[in-house]
Amino acid sequence: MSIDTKRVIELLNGAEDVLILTHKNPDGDTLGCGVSLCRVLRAQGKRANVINGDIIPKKYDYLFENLEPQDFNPKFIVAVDVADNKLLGDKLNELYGDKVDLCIDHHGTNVEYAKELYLNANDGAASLTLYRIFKEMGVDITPDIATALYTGLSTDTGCFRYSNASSEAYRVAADLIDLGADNANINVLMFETKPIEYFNLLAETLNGMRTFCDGKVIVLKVTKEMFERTGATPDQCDAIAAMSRQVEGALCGITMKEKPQGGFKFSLRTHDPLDAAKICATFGGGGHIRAAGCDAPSDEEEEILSKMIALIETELK
Ligand SMILES: [Mn+2]
Repeated sequence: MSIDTKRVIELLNGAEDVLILTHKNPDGDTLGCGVSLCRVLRAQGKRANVINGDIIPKKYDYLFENLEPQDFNPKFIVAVDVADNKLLGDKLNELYGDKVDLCIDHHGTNVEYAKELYLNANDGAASLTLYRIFKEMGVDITPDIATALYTGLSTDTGCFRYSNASSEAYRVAADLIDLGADNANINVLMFETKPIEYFNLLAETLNGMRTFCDGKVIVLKVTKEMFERTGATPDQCDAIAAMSRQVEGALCGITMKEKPQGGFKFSLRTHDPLDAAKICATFGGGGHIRAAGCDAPSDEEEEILSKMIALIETELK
């Protein structure tokens, strides 16, 4: 159950010494929310930090300019775009997983781990949810806040190409551009520029592409050996997951990415009528209707893949 807008504003206005948590394997939305909220709170004269359990990829450096960490003991803990406290990663989950005072999210699969949850599952990005809260609060949206929110909104909607890019998402993006978000540069950084190692990894990955269900299911597998050979890092392979469903006739793309610590992360991208969140939920994961994920232990990934393909086959009957 979600609290209402009045309550979330009351909580944010009353909060002091705020620690903002973002999800592991960070993306533009969780970081855009974290950074924008941190800047808003600091502008109100409060102390606030935004942290992540993983190393934040270099391409997001521009978000963190002039946002040096502050020294304080957190009194109020907020999680943004984090559907499950497990997604904080082991370290942050252990420290704060059961102490989150407020979660602001847009995942219908949110497991309600926080003391209070502000959820809008219709929003294409948590950054859109947060933007509405800021407007309601009467916050002064500075260019760096607009930049962070635009980053979240554009990345979660695939640069406004996915079905979650609502007309409101476009309108809010227009507002954010007016408020100083440099959309062209952000789009180049988020969607075009990739290191050469990524292209080498992509070439190897596409070489191993498999098709199932008469080409309706596309499977891409990226192993640790492939990362080592090419020098690419796991975060650089996010764009590969989106590519899997671009094959003509494909209704589901499955990207199996081996994690540095072992085991695989499955990323699903679907077209109508397949529900990625529903498929992943069967295997202990979750997400959204068109994009979702789940984990598979080492040496079980092919078995889980077979089961997943069988399930998709049934869904398509
Ligand atoms: Mn998100």
